[in-house]
This record gives sequence, C-alpha cells and structure tokens, in this order.
Amino acid sequence: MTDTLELRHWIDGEKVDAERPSEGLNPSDTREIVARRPEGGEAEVNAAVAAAKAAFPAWAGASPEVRSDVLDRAGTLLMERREAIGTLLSREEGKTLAEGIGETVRAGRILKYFAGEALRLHGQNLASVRPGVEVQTRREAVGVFGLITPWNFPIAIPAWKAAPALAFGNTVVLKPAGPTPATAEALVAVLHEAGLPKGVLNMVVGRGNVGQALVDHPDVDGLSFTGSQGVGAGVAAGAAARQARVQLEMGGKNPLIVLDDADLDRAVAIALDGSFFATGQRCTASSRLIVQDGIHDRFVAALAERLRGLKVGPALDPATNIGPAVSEAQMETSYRYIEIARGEGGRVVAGGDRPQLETPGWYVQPTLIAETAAGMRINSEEVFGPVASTIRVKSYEEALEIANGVEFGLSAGIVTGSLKHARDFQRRAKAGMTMVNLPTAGVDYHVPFGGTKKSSYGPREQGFAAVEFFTWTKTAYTAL
Ligand code: UN1
Repeated sequence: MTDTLELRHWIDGEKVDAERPSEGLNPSDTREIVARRPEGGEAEVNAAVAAAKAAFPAWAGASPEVRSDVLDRAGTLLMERREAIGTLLSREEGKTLAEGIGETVRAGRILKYFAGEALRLHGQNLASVRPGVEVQTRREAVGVFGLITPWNFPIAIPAWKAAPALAFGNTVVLKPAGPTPATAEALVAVLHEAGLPKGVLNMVVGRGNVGQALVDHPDVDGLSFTGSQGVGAGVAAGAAARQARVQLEMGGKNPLIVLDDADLDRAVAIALDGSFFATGQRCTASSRLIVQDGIHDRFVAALAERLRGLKVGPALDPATNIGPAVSEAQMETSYRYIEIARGEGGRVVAGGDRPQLETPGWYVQPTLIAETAAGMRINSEEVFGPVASTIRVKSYEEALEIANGVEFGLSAGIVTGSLKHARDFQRRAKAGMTMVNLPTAGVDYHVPFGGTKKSSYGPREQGFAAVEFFTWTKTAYTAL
C-alpha cells in the first residue's frame, strides 16, 4: 500500500505533465506519500477552459443517449472498482475503508441517476393568452462550468456536480480540493474510459489560485462551489461581477434536538452517526446536541460511553471506527476548538486528549463537550471534526429557538416520539433539510440538497433540482 501516484492535469482528453512541487501524505500514516501533485495556474486554466469551450457545441448537440450511455458506463465502472478506488480515497482523505467504498458506490449511483436525467430534459407547454399562440419552455445547456470541490467527499461531490453538468450537455473544468486530487482523478479517468469525448471534462490540480482563475475567466459560464463560507462569498462576488451563474454549498452548525420522549438508544445511535462518523468532517454533521432536561444526563452518559468504545485508527485497518483528520491543520482546528470550549466553561466528557497510536497520523479522539451554552463559540463556529457539544434545555420551544439561532441553516434534526413536535419542527426549522429520527448527515443522492442562510446560495444541487442550475430556460412562442 505504499505506491505513490504521479498526478497530472487532465486537459482536452490528455494527461498533461507538469512539475510536482507538492506531496500528499496519507493522514493515517504520514510517512507515506499518496501522490505527488502539480500546482496549476492561469495557463492550465486557460487551456482547460478553451478545450471545454471547443467541446461544448458537439457535446450539447449530441443525442441525449450518448451522454446517458457515458454516465451509465462510468457509474458501472466505479461500482466495479469500489475496492480499489475506495482504498485510494481512504488513503488520501482518511475516512475508513467502509466509508471510502461507500462513497465510491454513491458516486457510481449519482452517475447512473443522471444517466436517466439526460433523457428527461424538462420543459412545459403553456397556453398563451393570445388565441392561436402556443408557448413552450425549453431547457438548454449553458456552456462551460467551473466546479470547485472539497476534500471531505473527494469523489461523491465531484460526481454530484459533474454528472448533472454533463447530463444536460455542458462541459466542465474541475478543480479538486488541494488534499484530494488523486481520488478526483479516478473519477475523471473512469469517465474518459467510459467514452467521454475529449475536452468535455478537464481537471486542473492546484491551490486557490486555480479556483480564482476559474471564477475570473470570461468563458466560464457557471461556477458550482462546495467549501467554506469565506471562500464561497468570494466566489459569488467574482461570479456576480461578470454575471456568471453561481451555486454555493458551505458550512453548517447543524442542531440535533433530543426531546424527553425520545428512545434513548435511538437518540444515541443517531447522534453518534451524525456527529462523529466520517470523522465529523461533513458540512451536515450534527455539532450541536440540544437535549431536554429529563433525558439529558442519561443521554450524555450513554453517548460518552459509546464514544469511549470507538477505535480511532488508520483508515484501512478493519478495526477502525474513526479515521484521522484530513490534514494537520484540520486536526489542530479540532484541538483548538476543544480548548476554546473548555475555556468557555464546557466539560469534556469523552475524548479531548491526543490519542497515542503506533502510526504517525492526524488523529483526533471523538470528543463530547457537555454543559455548553448557546452563545458560545463552540456553538456558533463550524469545527469540521469529530467534536460535538451538548446544550441543556427545558422545553421544545427553547430547543427550537436555539436550533435556529445560528447563521447557518443546512440540516437540522430532532429525535422524538411526538408527531406533533416532529411536524412542527419540519415547519419551523430554518434549515434546508430537516431530519426526524435520522442523523443530520447522510443524504440521498436523488433528492434536492442545500440549505438556508449562510449555508447555501443559488439553486439546489442533486436530483431533479439540478436541472435548474445546469440549464437555462428558453421561452419559445409559436403562432399557428
Ligand atoms: C452527506 O451528509 O451525506 O460537504 C453529504 C459536505 C456536504 C455533503 C454531505 N456537501 O459535507
């Protein structure tokens, strides 16, 4: 397991060689170099955008069956190679092998879903108010999309942005996250193997300057970004300045409310999954556990007990439950927030210390901090690690107010046996996704995904909603 990949850009159907100044280390064992990576710049972005622009007319004009077949074949290839690609993903990103394989299959399913969508270009027939006139709406491909993707779902998110872009006839330049380009390259390679024509999907590996070059490029017609709120705001401002379309998915500080009438075991299992699986590195993670007084102490004790039983370890070790953080910086962010929470008066009831492992890696013990208050930094700022805090509340109303009281609004959950509270929560939670008796994280691939407030901007991603962003509407009049 010590092969080092030599990464290249992927422009106009060719792998383009470049110097590789950057090394991607395995977060589970930092002695291992997973990939040597080029650092692209404006020249590579210009070449990639030119290739995507040149490829657009033929791809948009092809039979939808051509696009559908490519996506379907690539989906099959990903699923067939789930072990190999899932292993690469886990070596590069650090999530457990089960999670890496699961994500690879999810990417395959996304491609297959959009293989179907390619054949379903939506449109409407409308009656004009004028006699003898018909009106139709048509959905047309937009052009070149720049996709800027995060490291935490290094194959699923490139797939869920690229698949609808390609299905509806657009061409793409992908800029994968700095830490995870090798996994993104596996997706790009599989799509080419499945018959994607050259220039339709390009990839430029590098840092933030690559993303910025895409944002500023006059021939990039739309930008889809998933990442932090600060970077997202810059992407949107740059896109708006030159009237490019833009779609952003950003942070979360997702609440999970546990009411007194919840089943304790179920509530603990939901919190465990939502807060800590995938090392808590999900924008949908439940980082604020808002727990009613009557169940509070039992819930905190039971969850802390389960956390102490989890094994933190190398991603590929079958005994591991929680893999490492993706990077040293991400690991240090978790520890910094644990200290901030302690300083604010929080009580660490599980984790908190640096685990001592045989292999050198960026490990964080899953950490639960009890007795925190709503206004604290630990309850306002996204940590993006296996760290959650509990807030004690007296009533459902108080819980709801706290749940809604942050600047993010991606996913919000409640564990309750009460239909009344569940339905009320679905109506009043200020979040793009509400989860009743389910973790806030872990979403289906064929339904709309997105949030409110500072979590999202622009049309929804995924499922039937994706057509909104990746096509434009033409209104066509005919007098008979
Ligand atoms: C999930 O919870 O299954 O970056 C998906 C993220 C989100 C995707 C979460 N855009 O974490």
